[in-house]
Amino acid sequence: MVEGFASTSLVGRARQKQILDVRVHDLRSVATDPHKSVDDSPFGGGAGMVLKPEPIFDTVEAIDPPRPLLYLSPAGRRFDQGVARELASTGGFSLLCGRYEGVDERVREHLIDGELSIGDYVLAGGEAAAAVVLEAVARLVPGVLGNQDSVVEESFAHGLLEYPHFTRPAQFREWGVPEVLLSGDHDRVRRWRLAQSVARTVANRPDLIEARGGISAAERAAVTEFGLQEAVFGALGGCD
Ligand code: JCQ
Repeated sequence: MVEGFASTSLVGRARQKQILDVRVHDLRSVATDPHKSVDDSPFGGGAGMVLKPEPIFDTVEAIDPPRPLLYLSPAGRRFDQGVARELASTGGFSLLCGRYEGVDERVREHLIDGELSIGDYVLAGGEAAAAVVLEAVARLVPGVLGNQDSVVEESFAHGLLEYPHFTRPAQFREWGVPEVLLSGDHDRVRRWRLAQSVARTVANRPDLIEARGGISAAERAAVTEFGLQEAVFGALGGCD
């Protein structure tokens, strides 16, 4: 699953161009028993299986992977754009995918350097999470994106979500495009986009508004100019 992902699309092209060095290792390939077991039942009883320490230690010691070695699990530090930037500017890093109920605790204590979560839900294994981390980091590495796709981080740079985008045709079925975008008034377009970003962030991610320390005077003015005060200040529950 991870090799397939890493051979495709953005990450696959960057590997072919030798901009990225991505290596995938299968824990089962070092398992010695006929069934190539990598898991066993938990000491103390209970449901599910635990990843055994030997195949993980043997794999890591055989390949001496780039550090930090980060374990993907729902119990990790939250992966976000800031963590992606950090990882993109380190010399390299490695990801360990858990599955079943997770890894034997001695792997956590004596082998891994950190633990990352891509969100508050439980996957069957860390592979899809590794794909998420790989792509988010890869696109920040210089040369990975083509000239066409610039590094878009607006949503996170200003602490606001992206504004709505429209392209041709100006009329699609019964739906038009906001007239301001066709007006040619670039400063008014900028203020409309700002007001839309603020309204969208208030509606969908009020935690981001809190984290950036509220809404500025210029943002407030833009919200009012485009009649979004109800959406923005109504929903904020009277905070300034
Ligand atoms: C990663 N957010 C969710 C790894 C244990 C107990 O279930 C486990 C699941 C995994 C797979 O990773 C995730 C995940 N970030 O589910 C260990």
